Amino acid sequence: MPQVLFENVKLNNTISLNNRILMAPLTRCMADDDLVPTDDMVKYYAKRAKAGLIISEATIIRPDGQGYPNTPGLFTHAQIAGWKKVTDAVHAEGGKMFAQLWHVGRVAHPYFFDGEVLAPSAIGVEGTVPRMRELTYQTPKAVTQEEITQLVADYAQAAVNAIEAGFDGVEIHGANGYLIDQFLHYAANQRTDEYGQTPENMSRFALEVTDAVADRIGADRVGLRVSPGAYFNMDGDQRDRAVFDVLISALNSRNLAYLHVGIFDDAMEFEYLGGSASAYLRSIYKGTLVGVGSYTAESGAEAIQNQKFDLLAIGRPFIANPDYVEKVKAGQAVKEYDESMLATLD
Ligand code: FNR
Ligand code: 8K6
Repeated sequence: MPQVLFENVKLNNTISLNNRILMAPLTRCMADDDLVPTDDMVKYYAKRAKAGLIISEATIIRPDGQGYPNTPGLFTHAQIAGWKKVTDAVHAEGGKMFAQLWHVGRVAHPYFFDGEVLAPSAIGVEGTVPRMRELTYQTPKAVTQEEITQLVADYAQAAVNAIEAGFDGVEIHGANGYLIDQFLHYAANQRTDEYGQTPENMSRFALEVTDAVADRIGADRVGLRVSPGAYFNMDGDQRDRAVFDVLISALNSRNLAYLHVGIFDDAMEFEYLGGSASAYLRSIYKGTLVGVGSYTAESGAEAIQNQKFDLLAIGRPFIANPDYVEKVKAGQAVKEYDESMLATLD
C-alpha cells in the first residue's frame, strides 16, 4: 500500500484533506438541458467522496463558455441548488469538493447559446465539437478590454456562487487550451494591447481572474490548473516558456490552495520546458503542486516521495473505480478504464 498517499494534509489554515488522492476534474456531459446537476450526478460524486478532494467536472461560468453538450453551469439559481445537493452528499460522506470554473473561449460553439464565440484573438481551432461532429468550430471574435473586465467579474461571481452551492473552494480552469490558456500561448494570443505580446501582458488575464476570485472567496479556497506544455486544442511555441515563467513566479506570492498541472500523460516532455510540465512547474512554484497524468497509485506515490509534486490527481481510474481510494488502501486491483465507460454515469 503506497502509504504516503494516505497521510492527512493541511493545505492551509482553512482546508485539510484526509489523504493525498484528488479526483481529477472529468467532464461527463450529463447535466440536464438547463445545465443543472442531476440526481445521478449526486450519487456519482457521493460514491467518490473518499478522495481527499474531489474537483468537479469543468463547470461553465456563463452561457458563452460552453463548448460541449450538457456540461453543468454555475450561473443560475437552479444550477446552484443542483450543485448544493451534490456537495451536501459529498460532505455527508466526509469528503471535500472544489468546483472547476470553466470558459472554453474559442472552443465554444454558438449551437449552445445566443451570442459570439470570444477569444483573445480571432484565431480559430480546427475541427468539430466532440460527439456532435456536424458542428464545425468557428473563428472567434477577439474580446475587447470591456469584455475582458466582464469576464473577470463573471469568474469571480461564479466562485461566489460555488461557495453558495456548498463547495469548499474552486479550481480555476486555466489549462487544456481553454479561454485562460488561450491568453497564455502565442498560438492563440496575438493581441497588441496590454493582454498580448509580452510575457507580462499575456499572463495578465490569468492573474486578474485569480486575484478577482481570491478577493471574493479567499486565496485559501482557490486552486489553479495550468498547461505550460501545449497538448490539447493548442500548438506550443518556444516563446510560451517565458509567459509561464512570469505567471508561475507571480503565483508564488498569491498563497493559493494549490497549483495543478493540466496534462493527460505526465511522461510527455516539452522541449521548450526542458522536460515534463510537472517538473517545469516544480522548478518555479514554491507552494502545493498537484501532479496528474497516467499515474497509478504506486507511480504517483513514488513521485510524491521523490518530491516531484505533493498531491496526486487521478482521472480515468476514478471513472472505472468509484471506490478507487478504498481499493488502493486495501491493496486490491483496480479495474481498467475503458472509453465505453463514458456512456453511463456509475
Ligand atoms: C478529462 N480531463 C479534464 N480536465 C479538466 O481540467 N477538466 C475537465 O473537465 C476534464 N474532463 C475530462 C474528461 C475525460 C473523460 C477525461 C479522460 C479527461 C483531464 C483529466 O482531469 C486528467 O488530467 C487526465 O485524465 C489525466 O489523468 P488520468 O486520467 O491519467 O489519471
Ligand atoms: C474537457 C472536455 C473534454 C470532453 C470530454 C472528452 C475527453 C476525452 C479525452 C480526450 C482525449 C484528448 C487527449 C489529448 C492528449 C494528447 C496527448 C498526446
